[in-house]
Amino acid sequence: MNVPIDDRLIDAAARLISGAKKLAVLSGAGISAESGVPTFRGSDGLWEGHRIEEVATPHAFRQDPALVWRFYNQRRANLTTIQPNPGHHALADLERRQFPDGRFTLITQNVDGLHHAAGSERVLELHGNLRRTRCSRCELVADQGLVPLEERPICLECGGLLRPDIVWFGEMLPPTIWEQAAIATATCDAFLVVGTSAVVYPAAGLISAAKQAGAAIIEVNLTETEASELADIALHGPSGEILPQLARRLQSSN
Ligand code: BV8
Ligand code: ZN
Repeated sequence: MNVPIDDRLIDAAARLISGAKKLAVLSGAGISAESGVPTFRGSDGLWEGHRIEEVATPHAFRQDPALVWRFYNQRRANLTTIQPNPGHHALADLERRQFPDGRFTLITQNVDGLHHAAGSERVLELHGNLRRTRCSRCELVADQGLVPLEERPICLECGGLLRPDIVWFGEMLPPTIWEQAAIATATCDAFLVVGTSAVVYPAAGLISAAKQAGAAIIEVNLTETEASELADIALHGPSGEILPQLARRLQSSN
């Protein structure tokens, strides 16, 4: 049982957020952990004995596309039985009730689509989405839902080999999405960091960018992270418990 989070810290975080005109959120794998999605470094970063950093790369896909598709098909299949948790819903509430009219931006490193499923609208998926494929020849992007794909799925347009529409290690992030994330970070007054170990760049760099832009930094995580020294307030505990408490405190202070 987690130690209940100190109420005064929740109050202080709620005050910082309620005083903000614009809120930006950076989420990582930790926000989906309570939905049953394994985190990256929690499962000591391994999948079937492979380091994730070795499977989620263009080199691995060139070498053995079937292995990489097994990795992604397994994660796609997992998602068919997974729902957003109260942490995802609390962020969707925050956007709807506290920060309507585009004053809220949710920047996620996650590829599980759970923020959309919870009703969040302004979501920037920095690293892509497990539902989508992209043709490695004609670049056609398609939403495949979560149906199982063959180990070498072929583009219906050009016959090229389809790849997951995911940003792999060593690949650039989608420029327009990155641009929007950088703008939201530079113009927010409060920046909420949820469930990320803050070791993957350039996403993790957004936290110091928000700090430099003068935003108040609030971190929600089970533990200390690389970003904790930048946080004005660190709330330690499960995001599925803390975020709903925070959202309730903000609603009651309205
Ligand atoms: C690029 C898609 C260049 C894949 C992902 C050496 C030093 C620094 C950087 C580098 C380096 N060597 C290489 C790099 C760059 C590299 C990088 O940062 N590597 C890291 C590992 C060191 N970055 C890249 O390669 C990026 N591209 O740099 O391109 C370039 C530039 C120009 C032109 C061409 C090329 C691309 C990075 C994107 C990689 N793709 N995802 C897939 O998903 O299959 S990243 C992957 O890690 C996921 O997206 C994941 O979201 C992300 C980050 O991990 P986290 O989300 O933080 O998850 P993690 O498990 O680490 O942490 C979970 C946290 O939650 C923990 O803190 C835990 O305490 C907490 N938690 C757990 N449960 C809960 C909780 N908190 C609250 N409540 C809970 N219940
Ligand atoms: Zn094609």
